[in-house]
Amino acid sequence: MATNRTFTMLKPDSIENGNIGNILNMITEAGFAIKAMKYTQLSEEQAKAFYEVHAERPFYGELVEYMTSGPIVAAILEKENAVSDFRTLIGATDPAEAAEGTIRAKYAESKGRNAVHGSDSDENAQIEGEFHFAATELF
Ligand code: DAT
Ligand code: MG
Repeated sequence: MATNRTFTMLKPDSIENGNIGNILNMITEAGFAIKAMKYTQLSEEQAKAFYEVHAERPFYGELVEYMTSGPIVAAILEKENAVSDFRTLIGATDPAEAAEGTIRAKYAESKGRNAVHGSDSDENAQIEGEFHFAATELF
């Protein structure tokens, strides 16, 4: 995967709150092209593996439980400076600190139920994209 791609998940709160369309609209309006997308639910094993880097953090158990609590939308997005521009579009982890107009400022409920995931580096974007999608699912 090239450096102009990032990986996102619309988290269970976004689906529960009926925000799939609104959030995808913000993403495409910001100039991101959807290269791959699926509506799915993470198993406990998948969520633990995906968030392995946070295994020692006190919120890890809560995070895994939450991310497996309902369906998500996973997608690979493409745009120049995708990783950095997408982090700007989603805003800070804690919606109370997220800049006005960002996805998390608009739609996140809390630091845990924070609407969307965005990769934090080109390397992780590639790893996370490959975690969820086969090469044949990328267009
Ligand atoms: P981000 O998703 O902004 O990259 P992160 O990688 O530090 O944030 O954490 C991953 C996810 O873990 C985050 O989206 C929500 C959850 N999380 C982080 N810090 C938390 C906390 N203090 N309490 C509860 N959940 C937290
Ligand atoms: Mg992160």
